[in-house]
Amino acid sequence: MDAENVVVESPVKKQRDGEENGAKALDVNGFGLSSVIPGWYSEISPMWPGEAHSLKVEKILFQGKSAYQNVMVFQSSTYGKVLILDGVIQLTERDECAYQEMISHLPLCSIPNPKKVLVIGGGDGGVLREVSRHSSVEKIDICEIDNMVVDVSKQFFPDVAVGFEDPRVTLRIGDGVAFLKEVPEGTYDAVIVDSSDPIGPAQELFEKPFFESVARALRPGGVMCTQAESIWLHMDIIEDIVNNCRQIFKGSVNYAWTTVPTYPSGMIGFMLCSTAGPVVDFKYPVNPIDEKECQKSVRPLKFYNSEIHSAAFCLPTFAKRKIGSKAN
Ligand code: SPD
Repeated sequence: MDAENVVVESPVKKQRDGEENGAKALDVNGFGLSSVIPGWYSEISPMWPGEAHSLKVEKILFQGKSAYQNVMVFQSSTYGKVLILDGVIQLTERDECAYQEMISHLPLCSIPNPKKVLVIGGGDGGVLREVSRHSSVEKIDICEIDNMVVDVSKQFFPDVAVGFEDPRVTLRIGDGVAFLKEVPEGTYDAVIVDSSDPIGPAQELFEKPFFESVARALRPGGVMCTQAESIWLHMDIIEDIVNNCRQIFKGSVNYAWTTVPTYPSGMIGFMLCSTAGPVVDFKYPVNPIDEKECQKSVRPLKFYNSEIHSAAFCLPTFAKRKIGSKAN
């Protein structure tokens, strides 16, 4: 399939606030393929109005429509293969390491001996790949809503989906919100929420009842790490998350961030929270990854190390004013 010759029938069209701000004119097919710059993908969303990051498309490798969203994979000129859900970049082969390593190791290196880990979302398998690096972990459950994301990742991103091959992993296809309600209290040492943005299927994963279920599923002093958007674009969303988490998690509540060149504004944040119990100081990893050992592995770490762990909690002044006063 060439990038210039893409015809999509019956596109999924969701009602999104602010769509009229130019989004319709550019995103003609719901996948983000630009009608203005033929052969390019442009990421347009009311969540980042007035801007669009674009990648040159070499070849469309997959386009499909699941029960939940549009799914596309293309070969880009400069970032390797790219996974898109509902027109929004989820990962590129070139920079996925920054997100997957940070969302996994920030929480798991902050507590001694994590044994049971739950991943909500994360259907590409990248977080599983990272969690598997921790030898203390005995059980890794994952609940992903969309089977197509798992299948497409296994087919096009084997170096990411390799996470599914670990024998400690149990995959459930279903709604993470419903799954968590059934989890017995205090089951997990860590819950990692690897979601897409809070429009579409992931919306509930940013709401208070979901965080209450996460806190219930964690043991005392257990930790949650959830993707928490951009300080440049989404301060209102971040403030809401911080306010909710402050009320629900009675231990630590901290915001960290990392660079990801292909995410909107070039960065993404993480909300890290712990439940009441043994104190967790997220800024100073008590369970560091053995970096020398890791560099000997088939897939060495590319991004995470203990220095970048602590640095991730340093916020620019404007963000510190808004978040820093509420988080600790
Ligand atoms: N703006 C897009 C944020 C996507 C976060 N989730 C990515 C999934 C990678 N495992």
